[in-house]
Amino acid sequence: MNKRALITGITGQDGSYLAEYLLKLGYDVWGVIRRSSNARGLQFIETITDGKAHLRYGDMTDPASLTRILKECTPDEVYNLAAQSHVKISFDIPEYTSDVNATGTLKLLEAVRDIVPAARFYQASTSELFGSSPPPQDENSPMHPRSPYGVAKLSAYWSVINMRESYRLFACNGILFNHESERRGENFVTRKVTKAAVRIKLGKQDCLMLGNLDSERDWGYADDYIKAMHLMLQAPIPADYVIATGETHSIRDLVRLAFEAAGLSVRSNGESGLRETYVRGDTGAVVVSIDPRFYRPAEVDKLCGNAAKAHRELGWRPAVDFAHLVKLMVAYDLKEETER
Ligand code: NAP
Ligand code: F7E
Repeated sequence: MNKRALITGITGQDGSYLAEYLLKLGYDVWGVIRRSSNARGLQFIETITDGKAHLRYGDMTDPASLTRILKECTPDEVYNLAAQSHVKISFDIPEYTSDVNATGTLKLLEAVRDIVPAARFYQASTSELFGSSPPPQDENSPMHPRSPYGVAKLSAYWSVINMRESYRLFACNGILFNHESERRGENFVTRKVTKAAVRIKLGKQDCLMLGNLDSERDWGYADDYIKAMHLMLQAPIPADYVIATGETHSIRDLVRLAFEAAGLSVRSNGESGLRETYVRGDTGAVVVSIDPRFYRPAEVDKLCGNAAKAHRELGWRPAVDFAHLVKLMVAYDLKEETER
């Protein structure tokens, strides 16, 4: 019989890649959707899975719905990807973020323990756990989150470890560093920049407003990272793994590369902070400026992951580097914006 996988967050970026991948591997794929699910995400998951995924209504804040779905699906593997995943927004809705990301994960783990204790459990943990911990970060680095999102995910991280140690659940934390794609939500910085670069090139937008350009991230490709999630659940023993490229870039690098890939050369005015702008090399028009509304009350300055344990124990390696990733995203946005 085919293996069964249940994915929470199936309508999100990672959920869509994971569902596609598991279907290709011959899994019977089940997913949790919501009444309020983004219509585009929902339609997208129906299309890419060719209607083959079993979609059920549920919510991380509604334990009865999770119980019902687990009883019907009886999964071999559970991938908990559902989350209020936007760090800046978590400062505006901290309690809700905690309800979904921390308590929601605990509710799902408890339901798994009661209904399918032999199922293998993947938790979408994050480099935001490290927060202000100095780079490079690995599984042994101190954790010091800098947002309500990071704090809630740290609680979920420990719930997973506690379930493993208390009840021998096969439960793993994938501590994934930032990963992006053509399917990335438009309010995350990579997609916001690639889309704007293309729209400015096409004359559909004048200027891009950004927040802190100083922060640095270790950006990988989502389609590479979901393979690591699957590998963790095939390992002989459950453990926690950092998944990262080991290459770090600033938001400034991202801006420069994305505009270049869109066919526009831009240069900074040399200022920093709120006065920094970028102008087009050809016309001198301002195409990037700073809006303090996009700054966060606390920032994670620099993330750079060391994924040696995943290389060694899972045989996982990323295929797409940062420059390639930006080109893929710009090419996709160019096609989408030209056809629109
Ligand atoms: P995403 O695109 O924002 O997707 C989030 C998913 O969670 C959506 O399917 C959303 O469904 C679902 N969701 C939100 N609240 C829910 C609730 N109350 N009940 C049920 N489902 C809910 O996120 P992503 O980038 O794919 O990330 C996947 C997971 O990995 C998240 O847990 C994120 O925190 C974590 N993570 C992401 C990264 C990254 O760089 N992408 C790095 C590390 C960890 P709707 O369509 O119904 O809203
Ligand atoms: O910000 C800066 C911002 O929102 C990256 C989530 O998937 O990865 C993601 O969290 C950086 C930050 O991602 C804007 O201040 C500047 O320093 O794209 P982001 P994130 O906060 O790193 C982690 C690993 C997750 O787990 C999360 O779920 O870019 N930045 N200007 C901006 N960021 C945004 N969004 N918008 C701006 O205008």
